[in-house]
Amino acid sequence: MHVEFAASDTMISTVRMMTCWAGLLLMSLGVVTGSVVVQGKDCTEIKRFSPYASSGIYTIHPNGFKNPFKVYCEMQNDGGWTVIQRRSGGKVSFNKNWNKYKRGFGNIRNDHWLGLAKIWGLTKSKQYKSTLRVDLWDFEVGSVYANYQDFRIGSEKTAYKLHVGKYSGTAGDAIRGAYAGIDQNGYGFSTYDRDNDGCSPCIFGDIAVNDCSAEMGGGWWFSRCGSADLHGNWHSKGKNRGWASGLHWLTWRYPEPYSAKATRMMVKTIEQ
Ligand SMILES: [Ca+2]
Repeated sequence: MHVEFAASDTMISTVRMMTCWAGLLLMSLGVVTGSVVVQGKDCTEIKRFSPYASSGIYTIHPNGFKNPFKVYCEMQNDGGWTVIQRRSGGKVSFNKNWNKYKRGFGNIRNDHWLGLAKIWGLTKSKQYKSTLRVDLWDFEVGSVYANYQDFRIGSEKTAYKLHVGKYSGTAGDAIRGAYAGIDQNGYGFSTYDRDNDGCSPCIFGDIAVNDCSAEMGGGWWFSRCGSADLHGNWHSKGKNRGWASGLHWLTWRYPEPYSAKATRMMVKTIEQ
């Protein structure tokens, strides 16, 4: 019996090694498109083919999208996640216009926004659905998260309209809002030069707001402004409470606006 167990252990480790080598081979070969080596349609596929792949920068080519592009992949136990947003400090300003939010900005290894056109490319296929995960870090304790099933955005013609399905997590559903009437689900994206926020104006107490992007900061799927906006100004520890513009997820820390220390948004695909 002992020998049999030993043999089966050896077999398992041999299979594991072969899977690993096959994965590494696939990663190193990839698919050559022009002069670019494409490693998968997204990070989820790369991790599926290469279970031991580590987090880092990869070149992906989503189905139906014109050109391949580079992304940062978070390779976790529950799959490969394509990072679409990361913030950890004030070096990269998120006060950008429509064109910058469309194309993306920052450095994908650090703080960045991947770009609405690429996020549309990642989520538009009907062959699979995408899960969005939002991670938020505070300055005191640790982190919380929000998961949304069936995340996708529309094309530029729809102003990259946001769609999220069922929520789960520990941060609260700030996209649907801390109170009724500010649901960002189904809303187009707004920047300071492109207004789809539903305010013309919105009245909050004795304040009239015409432009949520100017009020809350950065570009987002504002809906009568709303409770989620991770693209306002970054604030350091001790100076991160009470600002109108910050990294806000107001179902998490409310009513006094609390600006997060760091944020990350990433997407995983699930075959249909
Ligand atoms: Ca407006």
